Amino acid sequence: MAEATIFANQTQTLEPFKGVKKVTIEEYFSSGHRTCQGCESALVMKLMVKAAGPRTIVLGSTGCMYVANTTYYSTPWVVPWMHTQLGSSGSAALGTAAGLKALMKKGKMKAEPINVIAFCGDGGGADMGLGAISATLTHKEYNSLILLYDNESYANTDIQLSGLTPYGAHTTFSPPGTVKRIIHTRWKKNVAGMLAAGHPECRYVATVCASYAVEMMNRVRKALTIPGPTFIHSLDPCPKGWDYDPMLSHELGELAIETGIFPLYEVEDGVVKYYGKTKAIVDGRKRKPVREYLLKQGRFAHFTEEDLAYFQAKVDEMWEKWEMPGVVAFRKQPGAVPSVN
Ligand SMILES: Cc1ncc(C[n+]2csc(CCOP(=O)(O)OP(=O)(O)O)c2C)c(N)n1
Ligand code: SF4
Repeated sequence: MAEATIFANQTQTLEPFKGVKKVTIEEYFSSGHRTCQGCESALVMKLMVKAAGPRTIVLGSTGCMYVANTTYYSTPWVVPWMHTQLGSSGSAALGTAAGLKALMKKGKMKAEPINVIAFCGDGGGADMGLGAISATLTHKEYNSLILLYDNESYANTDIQLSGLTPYGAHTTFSPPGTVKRIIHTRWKKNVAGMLAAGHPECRYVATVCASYAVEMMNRVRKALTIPGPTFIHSLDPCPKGWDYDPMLSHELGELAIETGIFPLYEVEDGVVKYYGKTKAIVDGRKRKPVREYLLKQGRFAHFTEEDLAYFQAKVDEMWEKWEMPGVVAFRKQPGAVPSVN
């Protein structure tokens, strides 16, 4: 019994892919879905489960990656898959991990490490499902990964504002007007930083972008190898919601990183490590101007020079004034010394 309990706590051993030629050829998210041409979130699903391998259960919150990926009697998922409600990715991950553990402990199924991945969109993950994700990240005895695929809108219900929609974007809830040009005036929520900072039992939080496919898959593999709950935030260009030619999806992902708007980092056991092009920026490479990213997208077509300057200033502030760029927004009070008593 004790042996089975220990085994049920184990994770799979998933070595990083050393280059694109070493990536496995098998697909566990195949043809048959109905996502838009150039949908990066569909690519994230494909890479996520390719990285995880066949002994994986995927749980999907309502959203594009549920609705467009499932038609009655057909599905592109090759691994076991289940739909969960829009705000329930955290609860589904925890419940499934706990259920598997209980069944293995009772000897009702073979004791072996099985990956549990719950995905959610930014609406389901960073708005309504945030409480359940937070709760799951406090339960260190259950192994699961929550992957938030962020297309910066409630894309499935025709592009509304979410807590992760960028400042000023044109959505169905924030159409630019003639009197008031910028309707959406809130800055994007820092969800990965917030979850990493606030959950000491969660040993791994990372940000990824599928424009860097091998790096992205290796973060998924690492997350699944680390025991306990883990969290990944993926930025996914969406041709429909962002209003651009689908052939630009990859380029926009790269530009989000190169402009410094979406830094790539991982927090493992409390240590922050930047990687990829973000590391180069942290080490001194110049960031590209945000206008190169914004002006390729119709959702920012109403931006004036003043709006572009505001956006640039906010990104500069993150890089120049934050305790850790992209991660921790706190600043030290000048002259303040922390008490040691
Ligand atoms: C509680 C609840 N409210 C509203 C809906 C309607 N609804 C279905 S999908 C969706 C959008 C989800 O957005 P997001 O989580 O960002 O995923 P995306 O569609 O962008 O992939 C909404 C609002 C719902 N299914 N459940
Ligand atoms: S609306 Fe966006 S996220 Fe949804 S399927 Fe189309 S491209 Fe993908």
